[in-house]
Amino acid sequence: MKKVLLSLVALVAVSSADRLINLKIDGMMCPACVKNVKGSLAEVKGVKESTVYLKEGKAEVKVADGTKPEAMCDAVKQAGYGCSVAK
Ligand SMILES: [Cu+2]
Repeated sequence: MKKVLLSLVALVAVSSADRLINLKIDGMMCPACVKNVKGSLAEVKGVKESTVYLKEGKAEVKVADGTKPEAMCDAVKQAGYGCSVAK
């Protein structure tokens, strides 16, 4: 039990190293698209939270340190939208 608690503490410590990744998303036309993009991002390992902007065609994704932006774009592309990692 003590070990479990310790590893939980470690997880919390790791999550404080979250990073914000900006993605450029192409092809979103309506709120349903936003939902699709958000859903596909949520399934990528390491993604914690995302905010998707329809009009701006972009997404801000909060991820665990070490998460590959390419993996996020792959997921978005699979959902049928264009995606590139913004610098
Ligand atoms: Cu749509």
